Amino acid sequence: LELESDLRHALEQQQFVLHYQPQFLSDGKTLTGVEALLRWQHPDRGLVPPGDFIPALEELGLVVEVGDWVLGEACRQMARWQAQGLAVQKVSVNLSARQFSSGRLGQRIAAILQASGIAPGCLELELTESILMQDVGEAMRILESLKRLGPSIAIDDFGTGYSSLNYLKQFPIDVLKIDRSFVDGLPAGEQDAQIARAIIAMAHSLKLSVIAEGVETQAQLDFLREHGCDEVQGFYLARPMPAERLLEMLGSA
Ligand code: G
Ligand code: G
Ligand code: MN
Ligand code: NA
Repeated sequence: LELESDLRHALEQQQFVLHYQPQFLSDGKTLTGVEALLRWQHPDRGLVPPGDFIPALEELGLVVEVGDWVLGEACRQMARWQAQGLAVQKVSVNLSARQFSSGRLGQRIAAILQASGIAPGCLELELTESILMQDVGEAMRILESLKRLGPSIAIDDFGTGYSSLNYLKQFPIDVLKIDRSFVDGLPAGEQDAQIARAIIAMAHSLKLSVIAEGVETQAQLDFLREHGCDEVQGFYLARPMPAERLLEMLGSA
């Protein structure tokens, strides 16, 4: 398979790159952090989005190795930005199911954090509900070991899976990310509006912070701010971009 040999070479030839999408307080102005998003800079195909190759990485068993590279590169970039005086508080990294349940993930993350020199609290790990619900006992054990290292934990695509509220309460998590499918219909769509309000209220009653993703309009931003959503992320505010562009956009302090 051409894709397989291409992917095996991509790592050693350093064809993977991270783009970073800014996240803001719901004033839409104050930068809080960035989400690291993997792309493949392919010699012929150009910039390939993760949906086109992450499933293949999973199947080939390469997703753990690439995932470790993503974690390392995101932490190194965070250290660079901080050295450049950029006011980025945290970098958020998506974990795949295989990566989450790979042995010694905590030890590898501890080593990555230490090598980068960033404060562990500057790293956030994004997990989906389905990753956590596969084996709840195992997930609890892994989450607790990760939390002890210092990173915060966010539940990505929240509302699309089926996490039990009972587990949500027990898991040591910090942030719910409202899935963009619910942000789509805001503010006019009555169902989406009710779901978004319910997620915000539930997050706050569980003492969790809540961020909405996929914000594409001013009206969506207004709704989310008025209803107490803590943070926002989406094309209306900023698209994912290379690290250097973020530096240009924000300027150095
Ligand atoms: O950037 P884009 O919208 O194309 O991302 C599509 C999907 O790929 C999203 O669900 C996102 O969470 C996932 N993704 C992006 N980068 C990474 C990564 O580094 N690791 C994993 N496991 N998933 C990622
Ligand atoms: O599953 P996850 O939340 O990690 O997916 C993140 C992906 O969502 C990113 O790759 C990014 O390209 C995409 N994304 C970010 N903001 C928006 C947006 O406002 N609209 C849409 N349609 N996609 C977005
Ligand atoms: Mn994500
Ligand atoms: Na998401």
